[in-house]
Amino acid sequence: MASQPRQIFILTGAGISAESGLGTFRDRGGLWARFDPMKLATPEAFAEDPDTVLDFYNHRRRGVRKAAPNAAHAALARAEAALAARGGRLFLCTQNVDDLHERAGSAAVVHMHGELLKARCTACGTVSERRADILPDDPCPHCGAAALRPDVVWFGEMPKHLDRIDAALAESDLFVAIGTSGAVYPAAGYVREARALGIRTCELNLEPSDNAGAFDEARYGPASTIVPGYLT
Ligand code: BJW
Repeated sequence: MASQPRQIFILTGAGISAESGLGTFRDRGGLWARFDPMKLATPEAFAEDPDTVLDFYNHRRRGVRKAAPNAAHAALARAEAALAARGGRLFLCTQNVDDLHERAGSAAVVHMHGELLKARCTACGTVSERRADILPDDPCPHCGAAALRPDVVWFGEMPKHLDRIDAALAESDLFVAIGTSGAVYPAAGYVREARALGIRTCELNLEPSDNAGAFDEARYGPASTIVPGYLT
């Protein structure tokens, strides 16, 4: 990094977990290249065909449990601790629904698109830890209703923690987007919001994203190489 920022806002996407074996969405062979997101990742799809949607997420939940964090996740956890020791803060906002940042040692992770290893009851709203498959008749541990869904954010739903995210972005002096295509809003708009606030911006990605032209600087390559290189 050029100078020593004190408040870093990191936005991560599926690309940071790609080398851990978890598929991205929009790359060639990615999830949304093989499956129609409108049939799997919308509240309407779940209402229409809950079994198919639960199967899709159960399969991915098993994949997350088997995956391990890579060097990029580990570098972010180290950077968070090092910055805190200098009196600064690294705010880690992820679009990812996996738990690889937590398992790499990041202390505070904001999951704006929810978490695959949690379930939410559509009857009472209770969110519970859920490592096992969700089956259609499984009861909610709180109210007993057979109304569990993955606690992830589908298209047309409001992302989580937006107030905290906006506040952290406004306080930052560096914005870094890692492994995200810049295709999904509101996250895709953060680089322009940062620029408007006078915050320096950097993209770390395998290749230029849809938003590449909006960043002040960029480094391209696999996350496991470029993220540790950038942060040290
Ligand atoms: C590597 C690598 C390696 C690969 N190393 N890099 C304008 C404004 C606001 C909203 C909209 C708008 N226009 C349309 C909308 C609505 C919609 C939207 O954005 N649609 C677009 C398709 C246009 N947005 C929504 O519906 C959101 N809600 C919403 O807007 O609410 C209203 C609102 C209004 C105003 C303010 C605030 C809110 C909700 C979006 C929910 C997204 N859900 C998903 C599924 C989650 C559950 C699940 O996992 O199944 O979230 S879709 C999917 O995309 C997932 C991801 O988090 C998200 C982003 O994908 P990501 O992470 O960028 O992955 P990829 O695959 O796209 O990119 C990977 C990148 O990595 C690539 O660039 C590779 O090159 C790179 N890479 N290998 C480094 N080794």
